[in-house]
Amino acid sequence: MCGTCGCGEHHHHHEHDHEHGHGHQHPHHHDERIVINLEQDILQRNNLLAERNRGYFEAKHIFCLNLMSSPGSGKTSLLEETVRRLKEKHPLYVVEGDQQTSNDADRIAALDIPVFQVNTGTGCHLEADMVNHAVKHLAPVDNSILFIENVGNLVCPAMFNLGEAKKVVIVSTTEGDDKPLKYPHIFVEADVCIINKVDLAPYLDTDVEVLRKNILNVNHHMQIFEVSATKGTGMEAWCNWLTDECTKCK
Ligand SMILES: Nc1nc2c(ncn2[C@@H]2O[C@H](COP(=O)(O)OP(=O)(O)OP(=O)(O)O)[C@@H](O)[C@H]2O)c(=O)[nH]1
Ligand SMILES: [Mg+2]
Repeated sequence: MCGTCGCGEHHHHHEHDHEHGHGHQHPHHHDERIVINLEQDILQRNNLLAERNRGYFEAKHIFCLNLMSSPGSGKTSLLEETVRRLKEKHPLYVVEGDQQTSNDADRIAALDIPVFQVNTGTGCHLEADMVNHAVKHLAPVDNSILFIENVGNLVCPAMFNLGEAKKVVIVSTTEGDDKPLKYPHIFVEADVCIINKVDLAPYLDTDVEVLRKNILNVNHHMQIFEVSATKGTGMEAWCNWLTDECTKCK
């Protein structure tokens, strides 16, 4: 898991062993096995908690979505515009994940819906127990929609189930058209992909058709929406999809 980005404790442990010169005969083989076992334990424990969250959401007909993307792709902007359009139709709740600050939670709170901020510190993704804690505070009503904005990161959030009904990956036109090929895991895991900032496409070298093709090459089941969260383009189709899916989970 996060040995890849340095936030896992075992990563620190790994370096520690080397600094002190332990196990230099077979360091890599041995350490890798420890890391893999630890990864499996952590992911397994997370999956268990994620299933408990999922059971709670299903029992209460709460439609839960996990929004993942690189920093700055527009997760909060998409949420703001979605909340504006849907808050009269559905009870909405938001869990905001960030390493630091409550900036995003403040943006959502300004729209007068319940929001809970989780600060992960050095952690680069949300885990199921953090969502469990947040949900206890939010106490969402039956038949509501719960959006979880994950920490901005295109790698680690893909590995941690939160109990969500749908995983949504957002990729913006400013990131270029090759991200699905370079970071395939998150695109494989996701059910829906939002291509955001389409308003900027005319000014960029990014080819939205190539981006689409790359997304579908990695995950041919992907449901794709092209939107501009700030200009409103494509927001109606996305909100209609949310309403339809929400009805299905009742
Ligand atoms: N032109 C344009 N700008 C956008 C669009 N969506 C978001 N932005 C801008 O992109 C910047 C980042 O948007 P955020 O919504 O904060 O992105 P985020 O994914 O929530 O960022 P983190 O939470 O830090 O990962 C802001 O300046 C937004 O105004 C869009 O559709 N078009
Ligand atoms: Mg944000």
